[in-house]
Amino acid sequence: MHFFKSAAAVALLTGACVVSADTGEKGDAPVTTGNSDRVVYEAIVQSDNVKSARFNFTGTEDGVGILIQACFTGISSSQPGPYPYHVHDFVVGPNENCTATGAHLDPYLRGEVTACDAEAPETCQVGDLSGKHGKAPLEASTGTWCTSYVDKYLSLDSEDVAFIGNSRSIVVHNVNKTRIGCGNILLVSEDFASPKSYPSSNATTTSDPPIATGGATRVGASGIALGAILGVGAMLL
Ligand SMILES: *[C@@H]1O[C@H](CO)[C@@H](O)[C@H](O)[C@H]1NC(C)=O
Ligand SMILES: *[C@@H]1O[C@H](CO)[C@@H](O)[C@H](O)[C@H]1NC(C)=O
Ligand SMILES: *[C@@H]1O[C@H](CO)[C@@H](O)[C@H](O)[C@H]1NC(C)=O
Ligand SMILES: *[C@@H]1O[C@H](CO)[C@@H](O)[C@H](O)[C@H]1NC(C)=O
Ligand SMILES: [Cu+2]
Repeated sequence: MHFFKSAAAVALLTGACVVSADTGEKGDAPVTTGNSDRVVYEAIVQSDNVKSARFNFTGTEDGVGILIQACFTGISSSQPGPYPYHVHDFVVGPNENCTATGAHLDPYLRGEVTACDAEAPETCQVGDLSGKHGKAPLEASTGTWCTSYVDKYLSLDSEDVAFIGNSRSIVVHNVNKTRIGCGNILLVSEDFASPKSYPSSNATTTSDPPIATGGATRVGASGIALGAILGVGAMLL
């Protein structure tokens, strides 16, 4: 305990990569920046055991970290909670195979032998959302439970190892870690004109920023996802 605490303290004081038992082989996760609040990703989890778990991921006003909004509804009473949930490495496999999503997003190679310490979130696996921000409580089973927070270590930048797009997914577990539902993280809206996420060119003018068409094109390309989103929206209403 003492060792872990002091290692975390050193990390805070120096801001350097401190390699120890409770942080990644590659050091602590850095705070991410440049995350546009006009970029939106979503994930929808629906399975035999999860009526609906829906996640929004957007950037923030100052670009630091990403804002996550999530609502869980109707987790089967046969599945004991509280419910951990994470960003996993890969997309859902055929026939809603959650095993195919692999492990938690963990670019700093921290592993999960030591549980995440929410007091030192930079030392946690980047994808360990419930470790850093709390598990979904039993309320997610008896009714609807929503949460909202900024995670400072996930990124909307495709070049960043902590990027949530690019074939990542969300997996919801029961208290015994069994995977009870999963869904892919999909881009639903992208601000192509944002100087935060896209380096401005040296062109003098751009007459028609392709914001609307860009978003529409992406959504159109995954019509099934849009259908699912609308479907869940209707269900929640
Ligand atoms: C996701 O974002 C949309 C659009 O901003 C919003 O209407 C919806 O309520 C959000 N969903 C959750 C689960 O927060
Ligand atoms: C699910 O995916 C895993 C990993 O890709 C695979 O080993 C397993 O056979 C799949 N299960 C089913 C039922 O297809
Ligand atoms: C899951 O955990 C509960 C509570 O700890 C236990 O009673 C139950 O037997 C476990 N179920 C499985 C399938 O491991
Ligand atoms: C625009 O940028 C390109 C690539 O960086 C450079 O080669 C070119 O000279 C620049 N043009 C002007 C007008 O600055
Ligand atoms: Cu998980």
